[in-house]
Amino acid sequence: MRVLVTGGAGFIGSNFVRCTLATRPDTEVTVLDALTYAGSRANLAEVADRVRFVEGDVADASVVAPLVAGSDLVVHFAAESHNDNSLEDPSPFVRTNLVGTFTLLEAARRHDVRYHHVSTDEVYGDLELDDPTRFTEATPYAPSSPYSASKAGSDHLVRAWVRSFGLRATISNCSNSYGPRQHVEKFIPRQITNVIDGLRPKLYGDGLNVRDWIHVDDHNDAVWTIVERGRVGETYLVGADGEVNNRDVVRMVLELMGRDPDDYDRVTDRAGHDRRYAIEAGKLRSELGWRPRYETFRDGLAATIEWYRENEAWWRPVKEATEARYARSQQVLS
Ligand code: NAD
Ligand code: TDX
Repeated sequence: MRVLVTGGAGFIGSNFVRCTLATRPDTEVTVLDALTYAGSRANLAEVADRVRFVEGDVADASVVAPLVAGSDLVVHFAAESHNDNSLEDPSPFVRTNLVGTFTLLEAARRHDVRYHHVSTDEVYGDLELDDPTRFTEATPYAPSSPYSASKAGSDHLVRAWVRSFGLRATISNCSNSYGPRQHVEKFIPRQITNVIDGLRPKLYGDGLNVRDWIHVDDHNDAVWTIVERGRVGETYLVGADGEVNNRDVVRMVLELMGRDPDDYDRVTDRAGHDRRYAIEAGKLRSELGWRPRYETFRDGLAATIEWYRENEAWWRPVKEATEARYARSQQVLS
């Protein structure tokens, strides 16, 4: 099996490559990645001799077409992925997430290659804190940010290519992922590395926004489950019943790191900040028999803290600039 992994030098993609080589050792992996600020060859260092790496843009048809033609499967992770960045400048989100997906879809249909599209629960908008329901595959799309709108648009392209051209595609919409090698701009790594640096964690707004956390290895295991056993043309929601509000996450990080759980700052809220995400993953569980391996968020978080403690050389070079950028737009409220 020859697999083309786009965005394989980023957080989830590089963990996917590692998981693939460990669990499916006969797979030939090619990574296509533009090495933006979010991607790094170092993320694949331990498996470099087993991966063919191509530096290039998913929106460049001349790069994409031959790589897709030489593959049995495309797993598309490449994206601009950070909501805060999409509020500062949406343009790369439109180009990479929409034009990039379009470019891959055209190549996949021309060469009749199986395609899996990695997407997010954010395409469904948000839920109220007291809403008893959760997102399902039938929830209407209602994205809030330029990031989630561009991901929603890319999902619609995939669905249209399935229906109009018979593309053999599946889609996964997963909840917030955490684990090793996540960029320090994201919530959990930002707070862990702040604590290591003696800075106070930064909580947006009232801190009551809820995210539904899943360990990156469980996310990637679900992607393989869908690729191997999912029905072509279908969408599967991926989640691990990990709803926690941001304030409780920050308090847990502080406590696991031996600090006072109240030692955090509240800062300016994110514009348009989605209140709550929650995934009902019953279809994936009952139809495909998938189960998450990380039993509790607390265990996964403790392991992730350990990884950032042991791999300071990985995040140190970008930490200061990331905090400096945040400091320009975020004021401490209390
Ligand atoms: P990331 O930002 O860590 O990595 C993205 C990777 O894509 C980087 O290696 C980057 O260099 C590459 N890339 C960006 N633009 C590119 C382009 N034009 N051409 C080629 N490569 C390009 O993102 P992530 O958190 O690993 O997310 C991966 C995918 O999973 C995204 O599609 C995202 O929408 C989706 N997703 C993420 C989460 C999450 O919590 N992080 C949850 C659900 C879905
Ligand atoms: O410093 C922070 N303080 C804070 O309170 C940061 C960076 C974030 N937050 C809040 C905002 C969110 O409510 O924490 C929550 C998580 O924030 P992010 O890590 O930026 O994730 P989110 O916006 O929820 O989106 C993530 O999950 C879905 C990924 O970045 C997306 O790529 C994915 O699609």
